[in-house]
Amino acid sequence: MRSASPTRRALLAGAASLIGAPRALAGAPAFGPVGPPSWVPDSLQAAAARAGLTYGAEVPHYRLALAPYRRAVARECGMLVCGTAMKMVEVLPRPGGEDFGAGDETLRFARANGQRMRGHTLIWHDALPDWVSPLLARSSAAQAEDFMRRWIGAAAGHWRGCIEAWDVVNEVLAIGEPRRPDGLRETPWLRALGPDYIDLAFRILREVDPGAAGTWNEDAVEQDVPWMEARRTLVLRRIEGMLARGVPIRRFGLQSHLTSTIPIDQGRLRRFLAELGQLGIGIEITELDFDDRAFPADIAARDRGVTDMARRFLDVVCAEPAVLNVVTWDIWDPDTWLNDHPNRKRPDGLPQRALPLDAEFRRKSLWHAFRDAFRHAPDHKARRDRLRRA
Ligand code: 9MR
Repeated sequence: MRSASPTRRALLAGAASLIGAPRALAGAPAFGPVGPPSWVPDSLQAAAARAGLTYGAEVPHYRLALAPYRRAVARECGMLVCGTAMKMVEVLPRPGGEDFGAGDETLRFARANGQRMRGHTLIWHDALPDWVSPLLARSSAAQAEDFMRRWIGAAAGHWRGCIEAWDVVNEVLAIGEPRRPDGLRETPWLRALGPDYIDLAFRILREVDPGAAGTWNEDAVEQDVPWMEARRTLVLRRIEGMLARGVPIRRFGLQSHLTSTIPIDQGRLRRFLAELGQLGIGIEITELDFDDRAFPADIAARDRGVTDMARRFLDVVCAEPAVLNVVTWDIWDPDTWLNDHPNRKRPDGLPQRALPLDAEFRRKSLWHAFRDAFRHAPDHKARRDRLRRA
């Protein structure tokens, strides 16, 4: 464990009123030893690993209480990410009241199973505790920066050394007609700090946990529709700018909540991934699922539509050497957020078939599409291993 520098000590001391008292950082051993890999030889993770990829899933903390769920996640995944347990709304519910419990438990589970973890998410406009937006609204830029430092210091500091990649910023681009020329979403962070809040967040993570890859996680950049193409251009231009300014961004995350209402153009997707790769950063698929609302109710027909989309997407993704991780947003159908979202749920009310395992934890045709895509992926292991460590 490193001792805190004077600046860091001062920051932590200043944090006492809002983000809890300074204390010794827990350090990795507090989260238990890293156990042997829990995944089985015919798992998605085993198939992914031979090409240097990692397969993982989002897990809601409360699901770890369900034995068949625990077994499925242990058997299939080499990486986990918390659905909400590491978000500010859960970690800082009240000023001065930190709660790392659910994140700690998920991390302990992952470590015991030899699985790695992503951190999700540090700076987002959503999942802010009630008291934070008003606080940012009345803060000067210096105060807002101080708050950002304390928050990233608290969360990324607490789990320092245990997280492969942190989603430093999440969904920073506006959806719909952007009101700003830079395409940024108007958020409490942007209003308090201006557009430089993004660079700042990456620099802070680098100070707090230099071992975690700083990732920009973004949605709606995968499919073939002009407004997503415009977002791809915004992403590339912004990352070029960040790199030119020396911002320590190491990865870009495509959330990949794919929808059956929009086609996938493999050529455009391939070009986007290649252009990201040429910038020297890693790529992650961070929240993959398949919204089947445009497909018929009949389960066999629906699954054919979903697996076809998956194949088209994964063939391109797995061929790009800069892609490191493929993470689905949960692993079994009953949990998908798509059933609860007003714009995503099926008009016929049927539950979506969005994920690799069905309600009985059986492997669906979608699972097989993942496994086949991983099996046929070109072996970029050496390059991927290098990029993962970069
Ligand atoms: O699936 C998550 C849901 O349980 C939470 O209530 C919600 C707000 O914290 O976030 C959902 O996950 C989102 C993710 O954090 C960012 N991209 C979109 C995901 C689905 O809404």
